[in-house]
Amino acid sequence: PFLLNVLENQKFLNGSVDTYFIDENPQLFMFKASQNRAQKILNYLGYVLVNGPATPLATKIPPSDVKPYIPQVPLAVQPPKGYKQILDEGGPEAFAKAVRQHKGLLLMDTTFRDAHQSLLATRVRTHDLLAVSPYVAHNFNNLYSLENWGGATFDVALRFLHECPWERLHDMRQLIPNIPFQMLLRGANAVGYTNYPDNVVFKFCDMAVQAGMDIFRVFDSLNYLPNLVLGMEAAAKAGGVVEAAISYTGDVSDPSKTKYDLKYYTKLADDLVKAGTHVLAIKDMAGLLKPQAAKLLIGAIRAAHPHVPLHVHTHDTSGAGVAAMLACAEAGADVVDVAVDSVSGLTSQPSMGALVASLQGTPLDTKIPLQKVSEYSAYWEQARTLYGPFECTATMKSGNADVYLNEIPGGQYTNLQFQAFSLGLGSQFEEVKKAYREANLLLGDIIKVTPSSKVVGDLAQFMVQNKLTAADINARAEELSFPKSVVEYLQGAIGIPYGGFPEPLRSKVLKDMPRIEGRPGKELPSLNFDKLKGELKESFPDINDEDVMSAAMYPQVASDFFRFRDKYGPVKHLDTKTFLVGPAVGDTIEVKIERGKTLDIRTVAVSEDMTAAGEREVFFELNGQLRSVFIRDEN
Ligand code: 3PY
Ligand code: ZN
Repeated sequence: PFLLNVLENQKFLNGSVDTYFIDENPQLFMFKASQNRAQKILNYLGYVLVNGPATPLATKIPPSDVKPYIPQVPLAVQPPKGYKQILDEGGPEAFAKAVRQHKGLLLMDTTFRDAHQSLLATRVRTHDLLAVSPYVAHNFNNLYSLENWGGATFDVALRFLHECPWERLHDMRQLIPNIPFQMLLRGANAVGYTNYPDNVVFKFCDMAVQAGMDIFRVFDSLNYLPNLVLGMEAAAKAGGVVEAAISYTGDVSDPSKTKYDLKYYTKLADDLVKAGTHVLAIKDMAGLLKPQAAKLLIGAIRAAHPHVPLHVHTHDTSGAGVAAMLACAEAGADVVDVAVDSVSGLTSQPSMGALVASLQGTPLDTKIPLQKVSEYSAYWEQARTLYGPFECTATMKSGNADVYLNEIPGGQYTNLQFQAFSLGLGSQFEEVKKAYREANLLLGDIIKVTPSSKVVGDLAQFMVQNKLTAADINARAEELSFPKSVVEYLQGAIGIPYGGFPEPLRSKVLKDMPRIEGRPGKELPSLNFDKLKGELKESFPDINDEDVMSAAMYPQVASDFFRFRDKYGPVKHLDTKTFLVGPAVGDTIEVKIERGKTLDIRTVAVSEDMTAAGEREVFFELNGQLRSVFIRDEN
């Protein structure tokens, strides 16, 4: 009600107001500050021209000059109906039933989330996602879902891409009205790395559904049931499809691996079905599910729960991903995850085209035309070259079956390799992988996925840096200064691992430090959103409720983003090369800031001289008019 502009206020217009009306409603005269988006964009371009990239680049590969060819869709034609319509009309139960009854294999496309999280450091921008969204809507309406949010995308969008993850979701929903959207929810950790108060997780899910999210893949990094159930309840209460996920580790086809055996997984499946999941997911985050194990695992769960849709996620790190997903499909999985060919393989998901082609003409035929996959892939093949600065293939040249030994999740595998290579020490990555395996065993052989995978990774790096063996860790645990994540894990900050904490290691490390009993979020006081909003408004008067939720997830990252946005405006509209490395002097770029509103910006010059205040003047032509901005030189 306070957003009313005085000239739109009926009481004001028809004169039925007394003299106190305006005094009592000062909001009527608070006009939104003129956004002046063009000026802000010039500030951004000027900043990059003077100071270099506004986001750290990770490789020496520059973004290409390519303008990706965008496959066209028919004008003024609605995309065909899809599972989104079944979901909207019948709700999650009807959706699950339709999925279960579907004859062929269904696919989830991870191209918009996990594929680039695994291969390109999660850096794919809204700009390039939206460009191909109409094509996806028009040609892939029979997907089970499009995974396009959650996991690391939330953090990275705010922190490195300087764009709002909520806007990304709204914008994609506009363009893709027919395919269910799926997100990865880290259970009680939501889209962060730590447990949040319960009311934050509930409100987060509610707002995600309002913004267009449909399916919540809920996991917990230790498969800790109380954390899983909390996330499931939050997704269900919000009206979303609950897809509870069992994170898979070990090897159920190897009788010598006894901790995570078939019984462990089928029991957890029973618990999650009992807790009311609409769909059950197997989340093979490291790509450890061999074809033979897939047959056993999916076969057993399918037999125990004939009515529950089964959805399998994997990573292709070893190269066996397509074979494993075919085995899952044959054993009774309803849906498997793939990424479009040009962003598939390695630590990403197995190839959509390979799976589609493999099943053509069989009873499991996906009915997705290979030609369409190929056009979609061609777009990403070009778009991917814009992200050279984050390309995992700068160091990763092939898959590696050593993942069966070290069990490192896809995204983390890429990160660790990258870090090791950037240190320039030839054998570093081999050492880190070996240490990762040892660290996992020291911690009791745990499920490893965000954030528990970070605990293991931190311990591994600690061991390599300090030249400590597993025996050293055990012998010197009382005196060593362990990474914070390891100590907090042992305190119980992210939950309780299956089989309990490792002893005597835990007691030696913690000594008399406090321990958290049970579900960590239970101890956390509720977050007061109104109070947080009030505090934020003092510095950022224009923030909305979605911004407040961003701040609840990532306080520092979010306020840095708000400050950036106030200064530099909607940089999401810039093409990726310009966003990353700026224009060259003499270049003209087009920036579409809204429908029918395009800025033509020519970069004219950067002054050689600096002002007394340490600023340089940068000259542009904005839609033919000379403009300049003063930018502090930080070099
Ligand atoms: C994430 O939590 O971001 C993951 O992708 C885990 O597999
Ligand atoms: Zn994954």
